[in-house]
Amino acid sequence: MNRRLIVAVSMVAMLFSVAVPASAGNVTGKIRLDKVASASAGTPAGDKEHVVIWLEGQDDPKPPQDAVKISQRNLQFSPEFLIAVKGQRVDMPNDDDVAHNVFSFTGMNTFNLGIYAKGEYRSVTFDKTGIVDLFCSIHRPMHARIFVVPTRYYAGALPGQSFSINDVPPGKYVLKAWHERSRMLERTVIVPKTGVVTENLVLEPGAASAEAVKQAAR
Ligand SMILES: [Cu+2]
Repeated sequence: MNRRLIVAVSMVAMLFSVAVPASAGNVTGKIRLDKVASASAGTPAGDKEHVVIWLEGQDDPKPPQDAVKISQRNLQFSPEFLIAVKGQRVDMPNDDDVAHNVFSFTGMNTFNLGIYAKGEYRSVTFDKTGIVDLFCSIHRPMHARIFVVPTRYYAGALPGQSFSINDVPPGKYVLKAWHERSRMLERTVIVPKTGVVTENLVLEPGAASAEAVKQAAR
């Protein structure tokens, strides 16, 4: 290939990489709890109020290449609640002055990273959706939760807040919303080629987290 041809080919390749996706819409809305009791006092990890919203479509989009991070700092996990996409790498650096041993015996996403010191990190990639409760075998109060969603089209929010899932390819999806003490919410959503579709979500008392895990896993 001569030089001019190489330049032409790479320019065409650049055009294509910029042009994708051709169209995409946003899904947004407000989250409200209806008659759902407050989290009991002293619940560890402060992880009892998070709402996770995601869109299940025909195709499983590739997980993000960038890793998400949950570190160990001041004898706590930080953050204490994290959303990761199935197949996305979760880095777990030790940013503390002491060693930790992170593990989980939750559901199908079990692992044990062993003891590692300050400045070291280990990673986990979850290939099952649902809830992963994280603990440290050395420091029993340490607890964090990772919610593994099946798609990159997700959002996290607290009750009373708004959520927004952006740049979603147009089409028909099932919107699902999970909250620790609410019934799983499921609703069909049509994502437009451009613009915003508004879906306000009212969560009602219901499912225990075990049921939610079962529902979220597929
Ligand atoms: Cu520890």
